[in-house]
Amino acid sequence: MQVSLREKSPVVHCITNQVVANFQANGLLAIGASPIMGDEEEEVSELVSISDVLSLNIGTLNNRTLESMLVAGKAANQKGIPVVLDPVGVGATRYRLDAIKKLLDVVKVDLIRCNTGELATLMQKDWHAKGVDAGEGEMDRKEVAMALAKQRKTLVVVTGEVDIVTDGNDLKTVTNGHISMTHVTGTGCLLSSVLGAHLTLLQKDQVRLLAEALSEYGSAGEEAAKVSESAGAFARAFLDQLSERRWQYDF
Ligand code: ATP
Ligand code: TZP
Ligand code: MG
Ligand code: MG
Repeated sequence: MQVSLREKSPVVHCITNQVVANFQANGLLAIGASPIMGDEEEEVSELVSISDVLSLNIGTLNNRTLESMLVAGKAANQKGIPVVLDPVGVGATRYRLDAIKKLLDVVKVDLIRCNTGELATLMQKDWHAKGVDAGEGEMDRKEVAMALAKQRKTLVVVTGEVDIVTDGNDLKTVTNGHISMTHVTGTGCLLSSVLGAHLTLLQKDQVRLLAEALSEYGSAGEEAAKVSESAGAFARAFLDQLSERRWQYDF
């Protein structure tokens, strides 16, 4: 069986941060998905009703958007569509950590996509986080990612030089990617919603599906870096790469 993101063209409802909203929408369009951003509490349930996946990102969270995420998350659970959570900078403040705990308690999340520092915070490991960036520390990323997946009964993707995807039992690693991806903001946030879009394609084999999507995304970064490693030109070449790929898989 062949599955194609461009053919499915899922509607992706994003409640995301003010930094990356435009990049995230353009990146989703580039892979053939149909993004819609909206965080007003009064309309999020209606937005979920017309969407195929909900993508939550706490990058510039406030009390108003947190309420909207809780309402949207519950509506998505009721409808039975996948929910992705990107805990941006969860180690930076108490506010973010409390918000993530609340979101994970109230909403059934299908995928947590984070960097290594965010994983460490979620699992109470000793780590020197650096704002929204991964930071430094010593930890067995694979073991901790599997423990989080088991604890929250969710898929977990942890990115970095090597990406990890696990459902708590099965685990795959992906080595594609380029350091330039960390020099422009939003490649992680966009990736979270790109993976969310992929979850609309298949109910089973999702670890393999996400590994293939990660490999494709990372190799888009590698090819873009051949055009330029300067931030502006790289970001543009990266979007071009996303739009030139098929996002089609054999299962
Ligand atoms: P951060 O906040 O630390 O920038 P993030 O949430 O933006 O994290 P990243 O871990 O940077 O997310 O992942 C975004 C993309 O960049 C992924 O496709 C990942 O594979 C790639 N990537 C991250 N770090 C590297 C690296 N050192 N070498 C190659 N690719 C990388
Ligand atoms: N500050 C709050 S959200 C954000 C910044 C810089 C964007 C983070 O994007 P990413 O994809 O995690 O690098
Ligand atoms: Mg980043
Ligand atoms: Mg991030």
